[in-house]
Amino acid sequence: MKKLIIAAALSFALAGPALAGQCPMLMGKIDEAMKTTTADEATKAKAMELYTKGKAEHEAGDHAASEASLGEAMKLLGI
Ligand SMILES: [Cu+2]
Repeated sequence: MKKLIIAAALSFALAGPALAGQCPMLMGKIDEAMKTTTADEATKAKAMELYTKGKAEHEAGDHAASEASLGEAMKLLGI
């Protein structure tokens, strides 16, 4: 467990600054879209699942994976 935390902290430190700005922006776009979307409940649930996944990946420092997940969510929401 301790190793995992160190690995996560390390990957955050290494991958952090250059790309970190992108994910919060994408998350913000999804937040906005969720308020106004006309997508059905199943699509919204799937988008939120991807959003939660992307947020966790972002927080773990895996910004490439996060952007991919958030991008999928945005596709579902039509943005
Ligand atoms: Cu990120």
